[in-house]
Amino acid sequence: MPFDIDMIKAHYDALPKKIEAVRKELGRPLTLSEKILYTHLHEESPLQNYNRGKDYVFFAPDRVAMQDATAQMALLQFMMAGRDKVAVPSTVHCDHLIQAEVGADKDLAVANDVNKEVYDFLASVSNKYGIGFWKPGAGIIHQIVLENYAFPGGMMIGTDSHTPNGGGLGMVAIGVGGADAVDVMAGMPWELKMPKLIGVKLTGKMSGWTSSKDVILKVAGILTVKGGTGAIVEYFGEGAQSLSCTGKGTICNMGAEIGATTSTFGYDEAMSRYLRATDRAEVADLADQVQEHLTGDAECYANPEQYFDQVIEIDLSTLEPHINGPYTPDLAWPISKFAEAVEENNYPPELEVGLIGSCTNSSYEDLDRAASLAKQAVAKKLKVKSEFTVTPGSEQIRYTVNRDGQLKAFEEMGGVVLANACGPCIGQWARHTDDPDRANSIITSFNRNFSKRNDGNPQTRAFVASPELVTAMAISGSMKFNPLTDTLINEDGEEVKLDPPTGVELPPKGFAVEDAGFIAPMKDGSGIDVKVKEDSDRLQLLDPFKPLTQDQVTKMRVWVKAKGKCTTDHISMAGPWLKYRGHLENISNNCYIGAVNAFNGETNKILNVETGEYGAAPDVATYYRDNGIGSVVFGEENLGEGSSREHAAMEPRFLGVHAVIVKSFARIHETNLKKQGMLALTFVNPDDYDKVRQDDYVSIPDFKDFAPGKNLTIVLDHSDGTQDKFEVAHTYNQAQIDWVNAGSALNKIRQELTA
Ligand code: MIC
Ligand code: SF4
Repeated sequence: MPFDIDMIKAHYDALPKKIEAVRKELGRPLTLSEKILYTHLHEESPLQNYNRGKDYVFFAPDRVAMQDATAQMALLQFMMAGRDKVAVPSTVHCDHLIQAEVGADKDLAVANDVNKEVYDFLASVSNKYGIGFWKPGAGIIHQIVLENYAFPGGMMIGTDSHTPNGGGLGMVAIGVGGADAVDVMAGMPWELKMPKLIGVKLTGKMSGWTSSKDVILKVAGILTVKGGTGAIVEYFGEGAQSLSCTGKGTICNMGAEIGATTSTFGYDEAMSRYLRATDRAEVADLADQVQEHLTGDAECYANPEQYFDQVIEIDLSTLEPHINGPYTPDLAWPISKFAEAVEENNYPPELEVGLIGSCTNSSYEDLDRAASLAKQAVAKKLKVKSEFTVTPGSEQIRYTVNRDGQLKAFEEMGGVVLANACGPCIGQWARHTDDPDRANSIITSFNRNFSKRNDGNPQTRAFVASPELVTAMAISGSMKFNPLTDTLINEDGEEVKLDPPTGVELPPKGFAVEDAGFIAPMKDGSGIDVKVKEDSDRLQLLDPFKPLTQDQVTKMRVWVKAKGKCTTDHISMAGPWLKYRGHLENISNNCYIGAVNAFNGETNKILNVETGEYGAAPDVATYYRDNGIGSVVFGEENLGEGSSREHAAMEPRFLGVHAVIVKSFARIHETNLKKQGMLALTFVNPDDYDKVRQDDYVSIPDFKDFAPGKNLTIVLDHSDGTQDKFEVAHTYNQAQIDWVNAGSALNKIRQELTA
């Protein structure tokens, strides 16, 4: 029986009437995104035509998913909200904390041991509050959600930026910070600015080396890491229908890299096949009955310019395989230009490691196609030149590809199969190397490639590509290899060429698994006592934050002025720090250590203006805080790009940062800052960034008049006695200003639930 079938049935039963009402109110044909958004309005937001990109709207998502690295903080907050049970179906997935070193079995055993305290905590909180628990080894959150929970036309939020993966099954699935998850689990309305709509029309049909991944690599090149901000990307057209469901999932998953709120596809045959293959024929049958409501109206797709804010067209028949990177996912190179790019940019020409799998690309189809190349390598007597690893997305996938021989093919070509977890994708990778500082190249089928992300080495150039391409490149060992045109020399000295990959969408013998790894919560968990040890260095109960005062935002110090790219990985690094995700005080020791200091070009070297000495970023902030001095972060474009981790907001809050002032924000990070009761502000004139000096005092004299739509003033008192004054904008509405006034959104919920 599919999970939560009653909820899904009730949604589909009510759908035709709801859509009719929406169509009447808006008076025009509807895109899929609008159908999903408007049929999930919370009762506090009446049905009316909301302005895209302007109006804040309350939604009632159907479900919540959390992964272990973010669930700790989300659940620590939820425990303070004062509810006995979650208000909507919710799940926790243990995937981020498993370190990849030697291979699945050993690595999992180690993880179960070193993370025991955290897993026990997550399991008991889940049990207590009625949350489904997926134990370590079960798989990566987004793959598990696609296999078990996603349903066409549904809306969900997840505490991970790649939650949009669920768009592969026609959902609006949005990545959020833990505090947003708390809203929904506590039964409160969940707020989002009505997204803009980007339509991507896919024509033609892919063949040969091209795969779904190349669609999103191409889109990332067109839109860049900021281009999707505040928008839902809706894919349509005959090309969209020709893609497998999991291929659609890959495209939606990596839409996080262009900053999109989410991405989605209309319900079609491929989704129906996938639902049936994953034991959810009942959901498919129900969806079939309301299929016209689970995709956009034909008029919208026939004249997309009228219904979308921006339209892009991609012809799959001519789309080339791409390799994107390094250091940013939007630096897109078609394979025919890549060798030249390696040459011109001096990328290390040897490919040291190829890594496939992750939540982005670990479907049966992905692994089957990649395995077809592994088999060729063996058959054609090619000795694989690079190291090669495989991370299956779930135990169900692993079990099935083990049964069907794909894993054997990878092992025969010299690959190592890692646990069903994030592993190297999130820096949980004890990489074997003779020199951890050497400049080197790796290619992954993951989605992110920020500096230091996979192995902590800033000299590693990480590129992203489809699993097929990664496999072919690993066989060659060269960054200059183009498998479409080039040949290789085999062990017998013969020249051989790889044939294009082949594979099937779904396992011909069906999926299989012995223990999927799911633990259902008790019916009544009220008797469970959740314990957090006083002296634990992994978990710490939270103390509510205190509201900001006018006094506190007067004469603050410039703590960090970040230069250039500043992602959540720069603000709160993952990898070795993941272990402190449930301990705010300990994890705050990584705060902003990766950001480049605009005053000296170095990382984690900040002048403490009060003492005149340089120190590590967290130490300087702590000094200011403990001496009653508030501090400010300044930054450039798209600050907080990447992850949903709210630690990137909670840590500065904990360290006494009152305002973050930048040229622009990434969506989730901006919301996370607001939720924690801080000031997230943007320069009205971006050049004002240049006015900020290291030893300035920063004040916000009109904070007491903080109001929606009204700019605030920043006063910089320079040490030479001169002053600069400029305006900063903000996007707080009244409810969000109330969070600031309460100290945090959570404080506000608590006030409301206990009122
Ligand atoms: C990521 O891909 O960066 C992560 C790790 O999955 C994060 C979540 C986290 O930091 O815990 C994300 O994308 O939200
Ligand atoms: Fe895990 Fe990587 Fe996917 Fe994030 S992107 S959920 S770290 S596999």
